[in-house]
Amino acid sequence: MNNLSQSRNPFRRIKYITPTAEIISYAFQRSKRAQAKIKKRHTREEKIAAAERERISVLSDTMVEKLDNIVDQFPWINEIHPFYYEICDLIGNIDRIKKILGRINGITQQIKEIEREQFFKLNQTEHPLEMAQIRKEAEGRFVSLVKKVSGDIRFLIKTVKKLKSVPDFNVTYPTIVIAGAPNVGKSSLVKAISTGTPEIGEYPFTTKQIIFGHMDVDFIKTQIVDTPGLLDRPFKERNLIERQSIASIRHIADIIVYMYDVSKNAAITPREQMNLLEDISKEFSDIQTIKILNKVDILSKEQILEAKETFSTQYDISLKNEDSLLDFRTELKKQVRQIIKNKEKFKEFFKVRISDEFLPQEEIEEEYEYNF
Ligand SMILES: Nc1nc2c(ncn2[C@@H]2O[C@H](COP(=O)(O)OP(=O)(O)OP(=O)(O)O)[C@@H](O)[C@H]2O)c(=O)[nH]1
Ligand SMILES: [Mg+2]
Repeated sequence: MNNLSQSRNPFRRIKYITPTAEIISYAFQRSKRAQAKIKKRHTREEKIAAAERERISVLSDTMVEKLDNIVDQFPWINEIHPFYYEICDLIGNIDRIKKILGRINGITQQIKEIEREQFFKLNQTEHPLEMAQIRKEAEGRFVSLVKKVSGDIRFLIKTVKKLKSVPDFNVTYPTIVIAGAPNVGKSSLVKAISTGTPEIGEYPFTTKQIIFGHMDVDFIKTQIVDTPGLLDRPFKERNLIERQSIASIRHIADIIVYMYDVSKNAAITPREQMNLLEDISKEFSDIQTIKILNKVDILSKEQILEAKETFSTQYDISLKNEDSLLDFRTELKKQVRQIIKNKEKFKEFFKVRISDEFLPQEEIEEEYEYNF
């Protein structure tokens, strides 16, 4: 695996996990069609032995191949980026997944062992009926071995499905996380500032779907993601798993945009929204936060002024009015540039791709806006 593939959702590369019943039926189909290389000079018994041997061999090879394929498709768990590692642990329990992969490996070894034993038995007999019996015995033993991991495989199928639906973040790219109470306009903001159509993804322990888009800052794709059901109510009300889920955001967030809604449609009071921000700030104290006031189209001048004073919001926006986003967007880009310049993790990643002279300079920021 190269660095780049490690930086994306590593579970997306898992194409298909074959369920046990399918492994068994496919292996039998192939085994029944198996054609042994039989030579004319062979006796009848030798020909039958060769045919039975071939059937056992195809059956075990196919089962081993399918089981190996499950294990091979999994990324190396210890090399997964901390963000996806935590998510994987939340959704699937890393220890359990490791044990399952180990068990599947063990089963493939046992299948190979049984194959050797049955081959040995075949060599010991010259009776066709016994040969068929030995092959049937092999079939029974293989099937019961594969069935031992059917629960495990079902668990992997279910877990991988969830893991694949987590957005395909590039964890080495700058990421803006949109937070705020329910209904403040988080998803609408992601849609409004994204280039192109945002993707929809899922996240553990939220019932809502996450919107995930990109914004080009110069030549750098900056990710924007909202957080429904996560950063929208006090952390003390949450269980351990939900808290862990929130904490995993730390591994991707470079900027947090916190949205206020003081309109009559607000889901929680402005005060509660302020408390929530304090809560978030404690948890993510090292991550830069921009506070914005949304829905100004339905607010009076007084309400806007009051909100600004009370909550120190830096930008007033309305998602019903594109123009109101201009200053905020410019600030966002400025901050992304700063982060790219200063954060260690970006220095490493962009070193090869951008030499310093190409890194945006603050003085010529305006030019950059138009050049790229
Ligand atoms: N008038 C007005 N309505 C807005 C504005 N922004 C968002 N809305 C409306 O507010 C509602 C909620 O917007 P969403 O973008 O879904 O809010 P959200 O924060 O993603 O909501 P959850 O995902 O439920 O937490 C929608 O009906 C939007 O149309 C705005 O600037 N002005
Ligand atoms: Mg939403």
